[in-house]
Amino acid sequence: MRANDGTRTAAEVLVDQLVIQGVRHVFCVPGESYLAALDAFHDRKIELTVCRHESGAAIMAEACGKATGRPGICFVTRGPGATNASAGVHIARQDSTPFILFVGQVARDMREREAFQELDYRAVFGTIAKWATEIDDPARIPELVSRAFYVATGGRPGPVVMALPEDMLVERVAVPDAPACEPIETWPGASDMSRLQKLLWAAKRPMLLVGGSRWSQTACASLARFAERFALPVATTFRRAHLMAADHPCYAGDLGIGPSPKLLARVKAADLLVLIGGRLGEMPSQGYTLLDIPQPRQTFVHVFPALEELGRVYRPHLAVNASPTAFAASLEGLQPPAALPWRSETAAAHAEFLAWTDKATTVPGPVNLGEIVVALRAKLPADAVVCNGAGNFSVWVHRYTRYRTYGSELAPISGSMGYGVPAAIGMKRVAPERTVVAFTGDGDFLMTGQEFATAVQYALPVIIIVVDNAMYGTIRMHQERHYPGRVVATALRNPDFAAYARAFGGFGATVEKTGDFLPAFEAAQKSGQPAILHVKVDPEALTPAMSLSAIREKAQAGG
Ligand SMILES: Cc1ncc(C[n+]2csc(CCOP(=O)(O)OP(=O)(O)O)c2C)c(N)n1
Repeated sequence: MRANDGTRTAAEVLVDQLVIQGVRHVFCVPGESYLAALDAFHDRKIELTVCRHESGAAIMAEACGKATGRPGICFVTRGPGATNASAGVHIARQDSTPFILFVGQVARDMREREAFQELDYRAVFGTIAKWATEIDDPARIPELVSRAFYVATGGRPGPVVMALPEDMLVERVAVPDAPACEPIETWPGASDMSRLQKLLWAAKRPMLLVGGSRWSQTACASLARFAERFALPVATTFRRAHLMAADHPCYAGDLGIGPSPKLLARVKAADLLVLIGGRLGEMPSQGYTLLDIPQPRQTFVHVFPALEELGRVYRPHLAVNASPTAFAASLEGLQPPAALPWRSETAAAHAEFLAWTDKATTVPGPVNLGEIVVALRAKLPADAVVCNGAGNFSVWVHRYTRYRTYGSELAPISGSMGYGVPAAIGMKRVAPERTVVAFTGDGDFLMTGQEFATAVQYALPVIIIVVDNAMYGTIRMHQERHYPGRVVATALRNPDFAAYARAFGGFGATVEKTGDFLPAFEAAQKSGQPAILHVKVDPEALTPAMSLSAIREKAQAGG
């Protein structure tokens, strides 16, 4: 119960601060170290989602941060709760997602004794989080929480970790609240835009590369208009395909794992590359082989919302420290040249993208995952959210899904397995009106599959497609390439995933032929329950391009 003497507990001040910042959802696993904060949620209009593992809770919050641009909020207990949640902190770091993790802490008078589950959060999270701190003084909660929101959302967004000593949370204080913060926009200068205009006017084969965070529906619409006015080809970086609608006539495809060779050739042949929002890290740069380091051969423009990334790997001809949202708005002011000599190349790039993603390649076995993704894309509404974790199965998902709206793709740029299930559940919780689907591998699924219980508990009808090839297929692929025929620690003996779904109180079905997929999907939708579709694929179908045996034989032949 709240007092009416003008004082509040530190925990109440904290939760009030979250309300003021516009937080509507919090994901947690409870712990005795932050009971007072849990209690403070009791009387406030914030929906709590209680999860089964802190990695699930943290990923749900991270996915919400990724989808909304506002910090995803997660509460976990000290020690093991915090280390379990570290998966989400690392994802938020690599994926540039605003995310705040609140962690219980031992009482202030016990610190430094290695009390029960005590950790030094500044040290543990110091190199993963953008900021890791501990709140000692309840009177400073409004200031420090306000700062956490600025840090998480500003510049290159990322994770903040805040430890909350147990005794501090129950201390009473009389402090004014801090107002809500808005992410700080960094705008390109007028000279940046006029230099960009000149570079575009001088170019013969320009291309836009788009990635990173700090986008919005409005910013994506501005980008699409700009691409159209200038007839510029646009490629997206690894797992950021949702930034440009696949059916836009300028869309050239995504630079992920196993990208279209024609797209790679186009990037290499461009004379002007404008990278907006992304870092062109190891995955989209194809192991840092796509551009020369440090000086790309192409005229290289890098637009990024933080100074520390500009010039870090690639030396830009023009570096623009601007948030994608502000930069996209500024693009409206640029004028295209009268002739757009590259127009036909842009049309060709889009045609190549369509051809690359039109029909699934042939693979061994009665189930073709590519055909399943192609069938599903025709069925899903444009704003459906397609989530996935990490594994070879995701290569088919990214190649054949045609993401059409901002926020329709939730996938770990960090390559973290176990992402798809909690991401889908978190998203369905905050946007129940949207269709939410998750593709997972069999290995991938069981890293966080217990969160299916959370979907059942909150009646969230997500549809999870478990692609079962009875192995950690990606690692087997690398094994066969580097140590052909020597299989170590990559085989999996799996449960019946459909029965697993039913045991949790959801819908489950097994798919053993491509043609059985859509009826099973429709039955899952009709059930109105959280669902798992257990899709059994042939282990030989290891990649869209090559079978397991072909990969092994090639390696054995020395190639
Ligand atoms: C948390 C985490 N652990 C380990 C890895 C390394 N890893 C990448 S893919 C992969 C195997 C994925 O197996 P599965 O989910 O069955 O999908 P498949 O590759 O067979 O399609 C592993 C172990 C990772 N990326 N993330």
